[in-house]
Amino acid sequence: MARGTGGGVSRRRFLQLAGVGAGLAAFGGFAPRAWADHTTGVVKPTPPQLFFTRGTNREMKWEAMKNHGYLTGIDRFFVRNHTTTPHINPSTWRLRIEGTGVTTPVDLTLDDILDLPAVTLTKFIECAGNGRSFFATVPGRPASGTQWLLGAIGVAQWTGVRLADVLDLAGLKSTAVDVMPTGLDTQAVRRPIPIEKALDGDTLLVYGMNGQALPEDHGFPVRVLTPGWIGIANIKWVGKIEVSETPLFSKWNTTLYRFFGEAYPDSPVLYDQQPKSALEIPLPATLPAGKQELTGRSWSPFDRIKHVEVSFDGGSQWKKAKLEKTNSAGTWVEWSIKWDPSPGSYGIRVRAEEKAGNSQPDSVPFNDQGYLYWAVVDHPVTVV
Ligand SMILES: Nc1nc2c(c(=O)[nH]1)N[C@H]1C(S)=C(S)[C@@H](COP(=O)(O)O)O[C@H]1N2
Ligand SMILES: [Mo]
Repeated sequence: MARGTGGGVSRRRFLQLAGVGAGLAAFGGFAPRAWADHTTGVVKPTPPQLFFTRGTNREMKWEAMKNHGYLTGIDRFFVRNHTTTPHINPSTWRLRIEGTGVTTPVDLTLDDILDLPAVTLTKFIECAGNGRSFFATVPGRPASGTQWLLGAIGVAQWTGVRLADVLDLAGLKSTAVDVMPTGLDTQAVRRPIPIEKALDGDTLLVYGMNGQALPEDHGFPVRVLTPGWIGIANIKWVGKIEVSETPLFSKWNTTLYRFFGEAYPDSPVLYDQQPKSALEIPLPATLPAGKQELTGRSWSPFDRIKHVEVSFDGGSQWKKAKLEKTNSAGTWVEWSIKWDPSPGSYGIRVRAEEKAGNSQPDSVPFNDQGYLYWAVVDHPVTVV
């Protein structure tokens, strides 16, 4: 995407669209709002027709994507908060960049960041634990953590600046190996990003989401976007970035977000997502008998989706779904398939294959914390 244009929208125009006027002065009028949810600290409304409440988190209900358009609206984008959404005043907010990997530590204002060339990318953010609840059914062993179905994912249009451009303002050294953004939430959630990914042109610090200022629940004023990587790599509410010449550690890359368990003796650190699929109906669903069209979406972190197959009979016969045109790496493709069922009980299975041949498997090995469940899901449907 062209640099310096915010994807066809100038910085000034972006800020107008975002309803924040021309720059920081207008941001200064920002006043902390009352919590919309006093118990768990999610600011935006999360009504039950769009969300499941899971502790401090909100899972999108997949039926909310039906006929909704390509992007996930902010009103239905999932929220994964280790604690609560902090209120941040953008006029006093600073981004500190420091560590052995930079020559000149700096404290940047939001205007300093808005002055850098803008980049807009459409990408998904998905929690590493999305689909975790299915470990309880397929290997028959529940994994610890939030029992997500498949709704801990959303695709948005993100506007921001290259992380590489931000690091340059502090004099990035060629010897830097790790870049660790830290959130301003109470646990200071942080996780190092290896330098190659940090400097990738698609790795951004974003301040806009779907043409609006980044909402508080999604990281206002700025969050990291690491396309294709697990959700935790996309740190929200960034207040500090440590750049280091030696490897960095936090609990989010040591005791969490690795594969632990007998199938993984080396406990590898997790970075990449995997292809997955979801139907735009409740799970489980009750549907009427007769001719109908089922819709859904399949996604891949670094490839396009080659085809999506659907089985209505527990996996013996597979039919190809019809794919829509928009289909690029790090996003999803919308698809549809015709079905004409009689009353009864069904398990609908959807299997996506990436262009390069990687296909959703029938099962995945168990890991203790239940990350990256990307096996085919048996979606229970009762037809009446
Ligand atoms: N500071 C901070 N950043 C964070 C988190 C958090 O709790 N605190 N949660 C992470 C996780 S686990 C995920 S899946 C994504 C969720 O992003 P979202 O809430 O905008 O959907 O944010 C990541 N960034
Ligand atoms: Mo996550």
